[in-house]
Amino acid sequence: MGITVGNKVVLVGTGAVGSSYVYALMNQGLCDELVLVDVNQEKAKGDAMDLNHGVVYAPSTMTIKYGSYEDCQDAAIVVISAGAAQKPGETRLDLVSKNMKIFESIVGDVMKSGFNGIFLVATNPADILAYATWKFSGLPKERVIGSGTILDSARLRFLLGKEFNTAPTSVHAYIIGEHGDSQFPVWSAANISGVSIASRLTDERREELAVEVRDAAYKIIESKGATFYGIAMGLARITKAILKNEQVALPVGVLLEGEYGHQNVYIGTPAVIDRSGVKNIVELDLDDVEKEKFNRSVDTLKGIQAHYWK
Ligand code: 6V0
Repeated sequence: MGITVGNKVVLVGTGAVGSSYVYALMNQGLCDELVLVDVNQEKAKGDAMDLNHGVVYAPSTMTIKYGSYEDCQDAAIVVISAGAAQKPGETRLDLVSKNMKIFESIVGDVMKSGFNGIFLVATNPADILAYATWKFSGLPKERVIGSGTILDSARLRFLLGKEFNTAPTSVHAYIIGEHGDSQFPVWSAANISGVSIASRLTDERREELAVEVRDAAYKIIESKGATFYGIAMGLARITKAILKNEQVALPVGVLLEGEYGHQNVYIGTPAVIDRSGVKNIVELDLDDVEKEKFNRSVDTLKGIQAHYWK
């Protein structure tokens, strides 16, 4: 059976990230049909009503409703931003275990509907949960995409745009690796209109920028409790690339099968995205220092994975 056609999107988890994402979808007129699913059905219901009152001012009309997992049957994309938040005293691994259980149940219910589209996973730890979604769903790896370093790369491009008084769209730079503390910028490939960025920044400045990107989430959480607009735009960008068959390279979470000398791990790297999901992975030419950092990031992720899959 071929992949589901059409442009129906189902969002699972209409919290801060999920509701910001669907608001972005609506504003960009990216789909004709949108369904919101949440364990808190009242929240999904309220969001659907509220969003419907904006449709008249959106670029194109669309149907928005709250629903259930059965709605995934003919969905082109199921986006998951559902999950538990870290409680005081809880370790990161406790949180992983909790979200892993939630994902086993969500992905199982989505697949029971007959879903045959593409998963897009945003819940943290995003790389681990993308891997879990791939495992639980049994779908080909091309059809399970993690948000990877889409947000981290956007943060870097924003900062470099400011640094060089240039629009971030003209800054070509990637953060790759774990969506977490072991991520890093690929300075060897970073450029503005083909002009290398690395040679125009001191080592100290490059390190400052890398740290600013890495720690951005902590700063935002300190200020307002959560981060959601940036990731929402990133998820909308990936959604657009899929639904419009764009063949555009975006930094997302993908399963490595030999790329960068690694396999059996979901991690952030540029990949070409089209209507089939991940068309191909773009393997960057890393220098020796970057290779070392990438290996460390893989080790970090595999260390967590090892708790769940032998
Ligand atoms: P939130 O506002 O608490 O929303 C979570 C939503 O999930 C709530 O509406 C819950 O009711 C719902 N939910 C919980 N359990 C279930 C379940 N079993 N089935 C269905 N729905 C459920 O969290 P927020 O929206 O702020 O964050 C969501 C996730 O995104 C978290 O894991 C964040 O860490 C993660 N982020 C990921 C980013 C990325 O770059 N990938 C960036 C920011 C946040």
